[in-house]
Amino acid sequence: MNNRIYSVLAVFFVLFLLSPLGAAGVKEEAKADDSFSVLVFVPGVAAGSPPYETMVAGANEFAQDKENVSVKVYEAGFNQAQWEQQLTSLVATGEYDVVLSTNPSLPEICERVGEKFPDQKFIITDAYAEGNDQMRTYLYNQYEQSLYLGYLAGLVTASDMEFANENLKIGFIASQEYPLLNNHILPGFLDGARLVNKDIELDFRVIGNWFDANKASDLASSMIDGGVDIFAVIAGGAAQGVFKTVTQKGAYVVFHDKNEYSAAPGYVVGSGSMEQKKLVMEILSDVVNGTVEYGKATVVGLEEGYIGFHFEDPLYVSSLPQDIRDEFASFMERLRNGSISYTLPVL
Ligand code: RBF
Repeated sequence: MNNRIYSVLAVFFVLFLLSPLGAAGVKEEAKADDSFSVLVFVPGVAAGSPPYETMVAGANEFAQDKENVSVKVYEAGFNQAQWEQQLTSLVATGEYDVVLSTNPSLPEICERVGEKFPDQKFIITDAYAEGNDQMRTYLYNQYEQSLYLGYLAGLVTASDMEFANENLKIGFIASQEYPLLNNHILPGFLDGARLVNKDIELDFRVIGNWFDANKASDLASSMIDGGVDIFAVIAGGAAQGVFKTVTQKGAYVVFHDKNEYSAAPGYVVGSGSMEQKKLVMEILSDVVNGTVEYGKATVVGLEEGYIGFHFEDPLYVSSLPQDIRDEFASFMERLRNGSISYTLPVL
């Protein structure tokens, strides 16, 4: 009789373990451990795009010596119309504690995906969105970086350097138009140049994608023919076409976000910096420590140390005459200490 009771109890016990209730208990335990799974969603292709290469590098370096942190890098490719569907499928697996991504179009996409998956958290750099408690964003102050790169471009176009012509005309080649470009990056570049000479004009052209180096090269060529002697380029891998053309025809480049002097030595006369790798590593450390402030949006710039300029490179020193470097260093110092001030335009 006793034996029968024990075997009935044993059967119930096994059934309980197999039941959804038992399984849920096991799952809860797994969630309570200290492992973290991060999806790094690259909205494009990493190679050739400074913000993407550095996001991937930062995430991989952070995870490298931590057994409890796993990073999956997903490159979504150039078809922007598919990004939301791609992200939805990845989030639907329920595998990721946090989605990390970068670029100003991501908040809207993540907001829509997040509505379907209310437990999913998103952290987005190079973007601004406040008040969504599934989302944390950090915006680089690109108006500020463009302001000082524009000032340097202004000094060069107004100079008597070898490839600087009589015209006060600077150029900007972009892959596509988007609010951060139209409202911060472009106006910052022209405002900076006009602090050197208010008559400076801007020739702005759009490639139409983030990979066509030949089109970028053709645009640069026709702009040089039209009097442009210095360029800014926001074009991912397509920027290679601009480096090629300025080297062949003789013109200069100031580059955003990354040290690119060696892409066209003597022609790339200025390189800004964007500390995306550093920020990504800090973000992931916050994720692991549970200190991410979801719902919050922060702007990071020169003062906070997340944008800057590569002064130290010997190619910078050899590419520009001393008087231009001195004037530029003094401008940067005044921008840093607040004696040059500006109002950040609305996005
Ligand atoms: N920047 C890149 O370097 N490569 C890209 O493929 C790229 N794709 C973008 C797609 C969209 C829809 C938007 C809004 C921006 C993209 N950017 C890209 C720009 C990037 O976010 C950033 O503004 C610039 O790289 C300047 O820092």
